[in-house]
Amino acid sequence: PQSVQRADYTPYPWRLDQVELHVGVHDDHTLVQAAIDFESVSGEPGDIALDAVDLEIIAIELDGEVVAEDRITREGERLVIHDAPARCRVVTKQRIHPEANTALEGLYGAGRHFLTQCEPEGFRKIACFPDRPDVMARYTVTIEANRERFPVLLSNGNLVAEGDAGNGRHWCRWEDPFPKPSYLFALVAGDFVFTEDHFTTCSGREVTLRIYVEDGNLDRCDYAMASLINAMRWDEERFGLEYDLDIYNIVATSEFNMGAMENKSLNIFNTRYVLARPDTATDIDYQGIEGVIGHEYFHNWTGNRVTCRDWFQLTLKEGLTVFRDEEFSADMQSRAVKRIQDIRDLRLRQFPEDAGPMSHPIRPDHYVEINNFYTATVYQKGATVIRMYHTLLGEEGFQEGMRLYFERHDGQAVTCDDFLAAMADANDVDLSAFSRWYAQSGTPVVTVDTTWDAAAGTLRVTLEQQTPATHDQADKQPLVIPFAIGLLSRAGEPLALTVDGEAVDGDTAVLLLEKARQSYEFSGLAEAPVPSLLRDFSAPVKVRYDYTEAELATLIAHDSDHFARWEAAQRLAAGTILDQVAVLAAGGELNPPRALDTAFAGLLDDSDADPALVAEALTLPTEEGLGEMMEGQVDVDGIHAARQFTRRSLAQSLGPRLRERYTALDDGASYNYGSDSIARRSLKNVCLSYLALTDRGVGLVHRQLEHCDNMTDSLAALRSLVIDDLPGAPEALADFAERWDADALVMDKWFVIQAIRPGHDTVGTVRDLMGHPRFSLRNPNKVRALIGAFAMLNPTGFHAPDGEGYRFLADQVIALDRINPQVAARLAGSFNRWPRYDAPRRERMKAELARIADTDGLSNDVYEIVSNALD
Ligand code: BAL
Ligand code: ZN
Repeated sequence: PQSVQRADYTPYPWRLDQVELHVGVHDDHTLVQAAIDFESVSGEPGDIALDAVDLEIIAIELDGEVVAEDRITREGERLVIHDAPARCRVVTKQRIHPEANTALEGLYGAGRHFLTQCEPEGFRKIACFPDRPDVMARYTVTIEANRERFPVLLSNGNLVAEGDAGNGRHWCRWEDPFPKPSYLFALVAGDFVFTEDHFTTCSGREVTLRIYVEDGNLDRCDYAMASLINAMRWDEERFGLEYDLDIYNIVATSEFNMGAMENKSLNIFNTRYVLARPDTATDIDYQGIEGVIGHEYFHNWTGNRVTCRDWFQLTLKEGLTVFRDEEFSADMQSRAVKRIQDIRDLRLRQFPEDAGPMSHPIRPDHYVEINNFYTATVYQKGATVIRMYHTLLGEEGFQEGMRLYFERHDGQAVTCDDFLAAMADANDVDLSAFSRWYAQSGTPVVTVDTTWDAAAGTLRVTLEQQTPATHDQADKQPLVIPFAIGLLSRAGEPLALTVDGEAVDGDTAVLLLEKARQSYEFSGLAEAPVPSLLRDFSAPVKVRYDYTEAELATLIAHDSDHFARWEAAQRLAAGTILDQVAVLAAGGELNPPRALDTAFAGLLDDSDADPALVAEALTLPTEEGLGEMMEGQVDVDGIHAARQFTRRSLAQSLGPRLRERYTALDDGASYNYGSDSIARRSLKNVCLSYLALTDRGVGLVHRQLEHCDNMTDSLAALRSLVIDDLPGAPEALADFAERWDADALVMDKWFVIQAIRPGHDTVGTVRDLMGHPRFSLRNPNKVRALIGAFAMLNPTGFHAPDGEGYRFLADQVIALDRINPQVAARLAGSFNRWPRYDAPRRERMKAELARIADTDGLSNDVYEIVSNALD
């Protein structure tokens, strides 16, 4: 397969004005007629190149005449009409088979319904079209289908006409007044019910909001609707951005490759990010709904009104929109907890990506299959880069930049450089050095060195940055790194800061590290302070600093920066566990984790602290996270043993405190979804996860499982039973399945819990569960729940020494590639970190990668992942 290069971009030589689509849906095929008005940009006649994939082309007409065969070339995915006049109308008629489309890209059948996913390149599977984001047009769409089977017919924009088509069929016509690229096109034909609400925009526009779901799910839409209204209000208040149409539709489907899609005025959502009821959805599910509903809504400006020139610019809309949804959730809920969750997610998913064979800058330079670049790097690291603009320019400066960006580019398809230029020009600053964040991949390491001068009362802080070479780039340059730092006294008091002679407002200084190495002098200090580093995770970097346990204890107990406080607890916990891994490897005796014990006791005693933050701090780093932190080879089984030992030791020594807090938090109040309640539940369930490891705690777990009124508590209890192999786990799993058998989203949780149970034998359970009636390889949610969770969240299971986990995954990648290449490619990425393991595991993983690579008819999606991994 050919790789596409960012440097090869050329503008499309035609302008499009109007597109008229007629889509006739039938049981065993769909007929699509596309009428497109072309105008040559140069004013000269020329060839019209169109994208066309899996289309049975019935006719091509140019200005009303059938185009002769010899004026058309069709090669691979490209169709060219030669010598077209400078202004012309092209009409194509094609037959497609959504009912047989298992890749869930283009128009596809999902259960009883038909719906679309066009980003990034799905439209070319619907009609011959210049399927690229810089070609925009106004769409009028007529859908015709059987009335009884498909009572709901939707597309973008406004419903302008509808009628009876005879023979039990009906039609609807939708018109979208906004020019848009084809990736934002959407169509739905299905049997849905809807819930409706309204929002009045700041200028008085009345917007009708509808959420379409399958019958029986209307009682699970309230939170999604409330989140949508909150998002619309928030975007007006924080960004001054108002909605621009009279209607906003959301359709929920259980068969979707992604989380959701921001099609203009017709979002299509994975049910996972819409449906929630306290007894079926956890607090984390609710948070996910708020975030994704916000994300898709925010795309209306950052993505739809201003879109990407080409797919290399994906972070232009995704990084920015993730930043916006993170800020929305932070403003709605606990900002501190949201930041910690986002940072943990970035480090768990993006740092390994940067260190692996798919490393790429947030603006990649080449790809084989663009679907493989909807990554944590483009999204989450991209959002962190946007956050750095915000840190450097402040909220006002950032919003000035946003205003200029929209003033210049509303209605256009632009580049990351255009965004940077708007930020720079609006603030009259030079951001040319900052632009390297778009071009350079890899995770910089900032090494911090401090020198205390007692006589002068100064602390010299030296920051040195170095970005290790990555798979895609050998040479790295220094980046512009805003490095936030605070100082605490030994007793934990925040200290006033004077940096290089200048007093700083507040207790945090943002040092600007632009060179490979820079020093800063903090003065006016009475004692050697404790540095609080990279506050609020001010840049996507790793920090090296040799903290003493006493310093970490001070930060854990007192740091006013929530991230830094949590980070200190994580550092202490990770250091403790990794030390134990080394002891185990050397055949030594494990020691109780005394410093961690004292620090955690302090956290549990801190009744003033937000329980949600305490919960985060008491949560040990995951086995995957610890593996990434390990120097040298990842010791899968050593990490598991050391972490389990640490959990058990903490559970024993902190037992009375854990029980006391658990009991106080388990107040019997009925479920409500408010920040305080979420926080209480999160700490209660962290306490339970430790207590489950004590003799008396197992009873508590069963009691909670039996008596709770919500999925958060129920799942926490079930998880403890299964993960720690506690008495009653099989029965509890069976009861759960019996109760929730008909509920697809809840059954996903049931699959996940079993897939992540640690142990070399879990692969057998997972193989068995593939035969469960509720499992289907065709449903991406099921694949992610069972196979994805096993491969990504179960190190001892996936990396079982006999290689069964690897063989299983390779089998599934090969089988799934014939059904859904996008999802297969995601699974294949689980082999990416093979060089980090011992020789037998490495060889086994490589053999499985080679087996996948040798499979006939491999998709570009999977080919790109495995060939990079083997390279
Ligand atoms: N644009 C693809 C789905 C999302 O990022 O919203
Ligand atoms: Zn997005």
